[in-house]
Amino acid sequence: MSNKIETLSSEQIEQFQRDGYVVARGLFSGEETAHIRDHFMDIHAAGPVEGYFNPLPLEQTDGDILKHYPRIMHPHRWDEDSMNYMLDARLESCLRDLFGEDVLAAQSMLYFKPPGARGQALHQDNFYLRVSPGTCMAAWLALDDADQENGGMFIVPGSHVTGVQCPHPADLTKSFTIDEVDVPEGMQPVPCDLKAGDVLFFNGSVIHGSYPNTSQHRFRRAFICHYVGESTIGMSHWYYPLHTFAGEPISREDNPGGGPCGTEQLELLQNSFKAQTEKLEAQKQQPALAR
Ligand SMILES: O=C(O)CCC(=O)C(=O)O
Repeated sequence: MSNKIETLSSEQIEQFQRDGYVVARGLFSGEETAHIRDHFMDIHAAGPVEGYFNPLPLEQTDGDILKHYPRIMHPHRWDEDSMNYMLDARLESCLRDLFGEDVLAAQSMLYFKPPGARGQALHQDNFYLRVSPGTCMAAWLALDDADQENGGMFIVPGSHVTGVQCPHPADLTKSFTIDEVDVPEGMQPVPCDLKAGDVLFFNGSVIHGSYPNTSQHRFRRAFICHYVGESTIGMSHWYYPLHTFAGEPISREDNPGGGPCGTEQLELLQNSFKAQTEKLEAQKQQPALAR
């Protein structure tokens, strides 16, 4: 990885403050993204990692390609290369510009999103991370070109100022996650097309998500990390330990419970997930002509 220090322009920082997101074009080279892609395809080929990655053999997926290519959770906890990608100096430099302070890494994930995969319904990351004061920030590194055909990202500009909303159940035929938030009146989701190597930085309270990958042959892989400012006092303990960019593990206070929406909200989402899953399973059992 290159150690060249990148910084964002004042226009980019202003755009981030106004819209809740900004793209750093070509932050990683084509060679680097190809290398990172190959690395995660090798991890997929090597099979399950208990608690973090459980790909099923194709014959057990029941038509859901995401069961064969689920997202990888927290690879930095057991894979040194992922830790290095998450703590890349170029990401640190841009994140420091956007946070205006030193930064701690909280989470890494890898999305394969192969052709036919569902998307992730509109949501706000700080609903899960529960960072206070303030919010978290994502760095979304495109490992393939990502656009509307293969399930690229959508962002609702300016929605970070509306605060965290309580979600309602998502449509599980389009989303692999169970919750969705409404777009605030007068706002619109806009597509955010990226080239491999671009990094989309977004505020943890901005509404964002993605739709299914409708392409025939194009994966939409992304390495996604979440970060918090050094001054964070509390957040959900599921993300501990945090890491400094020198690689030191560090924790803050726990912000427990169901967050601002309460635990009833989580129960509602889980019940809807169960009901929708049972309905989809029942539909699959019916003969094709009866559908
Ligand atoms: O990559 C996607 O499709 C969605 C990712 C996302 O929303 C997130 O990381 O919070």
